[in-house]
Amino acid sequence: MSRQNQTLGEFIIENQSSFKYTSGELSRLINSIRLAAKVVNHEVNKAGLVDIIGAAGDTNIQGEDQQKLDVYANDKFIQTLTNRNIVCGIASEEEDDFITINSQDENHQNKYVVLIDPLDGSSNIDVNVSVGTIFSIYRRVTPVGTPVTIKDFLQKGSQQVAAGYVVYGTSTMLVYTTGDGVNGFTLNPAIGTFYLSHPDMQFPEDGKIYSVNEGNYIHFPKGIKDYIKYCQMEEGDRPYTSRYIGSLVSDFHRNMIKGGIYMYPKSSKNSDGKLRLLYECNPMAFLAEQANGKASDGFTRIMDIMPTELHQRVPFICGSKNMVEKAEEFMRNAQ
Ligand code: AHM
Ligand code: MG
Repeated sequence: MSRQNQTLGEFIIENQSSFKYTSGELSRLINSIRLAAKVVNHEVNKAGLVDIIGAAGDTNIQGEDQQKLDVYANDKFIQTLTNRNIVCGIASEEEDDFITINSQDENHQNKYVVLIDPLDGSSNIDVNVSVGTIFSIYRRVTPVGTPVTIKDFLQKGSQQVAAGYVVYGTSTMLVYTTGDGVNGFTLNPAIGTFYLSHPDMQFPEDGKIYSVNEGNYIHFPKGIKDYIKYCQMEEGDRPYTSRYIGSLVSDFHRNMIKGGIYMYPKSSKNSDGKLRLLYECNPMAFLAEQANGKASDGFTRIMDIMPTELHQRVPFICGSKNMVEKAEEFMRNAQ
């Protein structure tokens, strides 16, 4: 079969054997994420109808309570993963603590934990700008047969077995990696099927786009300020183009296709930046590296950082390899 006609379901089955642990559990897990993504996509796409069919806190026509979309997305992903009995624990950006899942036989036999940002960039929903779901999957480190502990979630990004995102944009895409490159699937909404549309995605080594919230410039560290000035300088292929949607998944997705760098540095206001290591930075870093890009906090590889708490934040610089290395050089020189 031509790869272009391949559905996500077929792709998962075909690639299951290339994964080093071939129990099929990870495939079932990715299938569940695919299902939850379709449900959330349906809801996100009618967000503009909120004045017609009811806003959060209202009761809809069927007498059901309407939820805010980020709460809705959180519930859907957790429900889907829990009901199908394929993970032993879930941590979500929307929850204070991790959730322990008892397997049907109460024996905690499942091996994987999922960390998820169910609807990233949700402040963009009201203005019809793309949002996304980000997920990250690890094998548990505590023994199977016991309840999960915080140790299962506080693992370095380099231990991830899979990661990906769904972008609810002009079209809805699911992009993921299991450590063997990055593949992107586009949803055909008429029939509810994801098709392989972007096989083997790669960041160009160089790019001409920089994405950063320049409104915070005054608060940035010197290295970042210097790098931004470098991007704006007239020399060689510069000045670069500035593009910032304010929705990490969309900014990352565009930069991966066109070549670019995304930065959310620390600032004098937020000493660790804004983005969460476990729910946002590690999964994006895994995708970036699998697509020949790079992700750093300015000095250290993101996936080498040992997390100390679930909702930890880190400065994040990610994208085309040469651009990230240049930004790191400016950070070092400003020390
Ligand atoms: P969220 O998890 O509260 O949605 O915040 C994450 C989002 C990212 O998608 C985006 O890149 C960033 O926050 C934008 O922040 P800012 O508005 O400070 O530039
Ligand atoms: Mg987020």
